[in-house]
Amino acid sequence: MPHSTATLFNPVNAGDLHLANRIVMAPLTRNRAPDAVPTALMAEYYTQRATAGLIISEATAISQQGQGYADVPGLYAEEQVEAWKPVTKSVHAAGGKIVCQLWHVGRVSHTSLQPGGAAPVAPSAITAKTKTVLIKDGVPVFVDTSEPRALQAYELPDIVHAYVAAARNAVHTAGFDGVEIHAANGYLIDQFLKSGSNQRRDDFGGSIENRARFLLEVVRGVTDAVGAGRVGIRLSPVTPANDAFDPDPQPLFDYVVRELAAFKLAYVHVIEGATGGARELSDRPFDYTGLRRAYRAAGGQGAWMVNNSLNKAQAEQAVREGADLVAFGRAFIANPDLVERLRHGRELAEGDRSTYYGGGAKGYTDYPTLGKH
Ligand code: 8OZ
Repeated sequence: MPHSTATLFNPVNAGDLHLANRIVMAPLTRNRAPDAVPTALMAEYYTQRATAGLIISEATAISQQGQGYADVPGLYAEEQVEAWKPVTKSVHAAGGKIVCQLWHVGRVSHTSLQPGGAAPVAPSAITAKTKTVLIKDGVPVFVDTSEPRALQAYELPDIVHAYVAAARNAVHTAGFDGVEIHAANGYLIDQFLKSGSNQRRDDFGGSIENRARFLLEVVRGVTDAVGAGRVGIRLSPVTPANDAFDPDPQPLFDYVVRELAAFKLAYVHVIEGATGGARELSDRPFDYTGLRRAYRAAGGQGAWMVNNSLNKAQAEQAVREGADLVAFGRAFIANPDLVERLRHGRELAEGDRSTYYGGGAKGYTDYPTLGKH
């Protein structure tokens, strides 16, 4: 096992991204972008957290069809792209780096959010046993996802193009340092990867190679458009989030990372275990060290980012054992100065769950920093 003397607080490069430390703010959906347009409050929120080595934005829809929740931001309409500019500018002025997480939810959506009230799209017409969040009178309401329709193969290039256009908007116009392709948590790309949601009989279903084809076409398009050194990808091999399931994830994800190795990505971001939950799942074993080895053995040189409910000691151990970056999600909600708190071993505040999704400044920008000591 590689043994590194690096600490969480050392600078590190991830492709073309030069990061001040190894602590990453994980993407967090907060549902505070009415009509999918980012706000000044979001700029304040991200800027408060700019001491993270890297901020990954909340998941951001690449198209209206890719939208699955109320009040999540987009990056496809001019008004949205313009509204991201003050966010990235303010984070940069505070010395931070921020990439945009590019998101198509696939079947995890509701007809009320889709263009023309249409059915959400998916690899196969299999409804996800999960909920989405709509907001009624300012209050989040959890509702069942709608039955999706299976995409025709001829529709896929347009979706790849929507990822590419959003990546260009992010990097060339909105001022992001890069993008993260959201291929995790049971959304569209993960739906193609896993056989629980992909029963296709064409070139995009069946074998591992076929199920990974859509992901690799997105990666090819996005890296060609903005440069691989500004592109990361998020994977969640075994998460049950949003009804994701594959009976044999190890060879699937070993194949995916071996194929990703050739792209010279900035980073590979892996959710270990159940998203926001248990790191070990007895019914879904997975060898994450083996996954990283498969990537490195295939020549992959991107930064290896690990995530999921790590405390400081576990994060330090992960870095000693070869992780280059550690992403913290929920801890960043109530601890805008998480980097300083970890550095000085200070106590971490608990976030208020009732304000995770939707609302305004309360439970969003009103968490204090500890100040000097
Ligand atoms: C929580 C609520 C809604 C969406 C993910 C984008 O899990 C999400 C998400 C998380 O990746």
